[in-house]
Amino acid sequence: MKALIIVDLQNDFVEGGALAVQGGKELVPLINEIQQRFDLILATQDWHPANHGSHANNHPDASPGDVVELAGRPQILWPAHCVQETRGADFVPGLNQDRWAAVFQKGAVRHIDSYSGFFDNGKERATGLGDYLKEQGVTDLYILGLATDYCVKFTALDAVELGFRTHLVLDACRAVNLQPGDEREAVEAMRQAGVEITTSQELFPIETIPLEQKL
Ligand code: VGL
Ligand code: ZN
Repeated sequence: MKALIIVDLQNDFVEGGALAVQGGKELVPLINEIQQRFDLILATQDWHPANHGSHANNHPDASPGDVVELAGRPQILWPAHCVQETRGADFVPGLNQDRWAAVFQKGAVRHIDSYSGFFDNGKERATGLGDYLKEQGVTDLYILGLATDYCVKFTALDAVELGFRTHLVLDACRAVNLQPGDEREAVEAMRQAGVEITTSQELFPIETIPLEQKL
């Protein structure tokens, strides 16, 4: 049994958002095509309270990109993003949500960030995604979305650790690239951990490749 996980396809992570990832918006039609190849589709949603400790504005004299200590762990500070019940936290318009079985939210606890869709960064709490997938009999996970070097990466690494055959759909992901090369390093880390790096092409039988992919 295979399942698709769409990671953090939210307004704040695409063009015009608070933590915009270049090329994020253009993924929407591709991801909608890919969804048609799956019977079980889940999404993750970054879901921070306004006072979240990963937001630079909640630390006096700090700026985005600084690293601070948050409850004993190093934490990169980000511009305030994906604040609960705001437009920035909503899924990108046009993304088909009709067949999603569930949405798993993360990052709601002020003192700890949560890049992975499975656990917070300290593995203090599980989101429920892992148990859900096991209950559904899922063996193969296909992961895509935003951002390759943060939430996609840590979701994929945890998926491998939980024993899922894990596939990264690389052309349906985009990276933050705080440093040039972060995307390449993230993909290499996933590969080394046992993630199979694949592309959307391999998910489509040849005759159903969407026209825009052929051109
Ligand atoms: C993410 C930074 C902060 C992500 C979420 O979705 O990759 N990155 N929060
Ligand atoms: Zn976040």
